[in-house]
Amino acid sequence: MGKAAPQPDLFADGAQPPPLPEGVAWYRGRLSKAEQIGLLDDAVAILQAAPLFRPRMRNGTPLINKMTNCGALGWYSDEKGYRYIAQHPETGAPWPPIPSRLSALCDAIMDELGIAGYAPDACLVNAYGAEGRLNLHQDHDEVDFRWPIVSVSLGADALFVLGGYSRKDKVLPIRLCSGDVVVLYGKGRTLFHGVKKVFPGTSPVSHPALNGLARINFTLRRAR
Ligand code: MD3
Ligand code: FE
Repeated sequence: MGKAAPQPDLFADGAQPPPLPEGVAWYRGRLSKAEQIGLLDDAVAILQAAPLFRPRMRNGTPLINKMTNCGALGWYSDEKGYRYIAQHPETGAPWPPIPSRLSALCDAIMDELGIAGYAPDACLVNAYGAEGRLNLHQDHDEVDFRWPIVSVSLGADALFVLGGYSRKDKVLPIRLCSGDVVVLYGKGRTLFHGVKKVFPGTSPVSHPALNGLARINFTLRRAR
């Protein structure tokens, strides 16, 4: 399902990436500004069809970021716990489809990594306000961790942290920028990670999707 893939040698701007754990491929500046704007157009359509909501923890506390989903399944959490569901929790409508531009990007990268047969059925859309962040966690609500996760960052820069297999492991800070793509596959798939903060005002693109939001992140997954 996945062969070892090299970290790309160079970022798009020619800088050297830091050494990353096995199973993490970070493509700095993978998307042109025009491509970023295309995906932000797609985000507007998704938010129109599936309005942002705030998932809650089991004890009822809302998470800090708003989110929505596209694809057959969407991630959701409330007093009943974390799970994937096929309808928007508030409107009851099916999630809108994964935009073709996003599927095409995913297909191209899987091709480059030599991973065959990846058909994501879920895509989380994380919407960060100026104070947005995401506590250190593992993504473990999907059935088969052999399938990768593909992340696309849009809007303001974020301080992303990549840890180890234990919550206590030290973390590697990584600044994720608009147009960056990160693939987590193989051993990388179960690493702890989080977003410590976003840097409002640093987006290289302005777009209606970012009105009232600092950053949008898409993560493509295979939930089932
Ligand atoms: C490393 N999102 O939605 S994307 C998430 O920027 C999530 O919104 C963050 O973590 C965001 O679950 C980070 C990069 C990412 C996504 C999944 C990973 C890194 C990962 C899974 C394993 C290891
Ligand atoms: Fe995550």
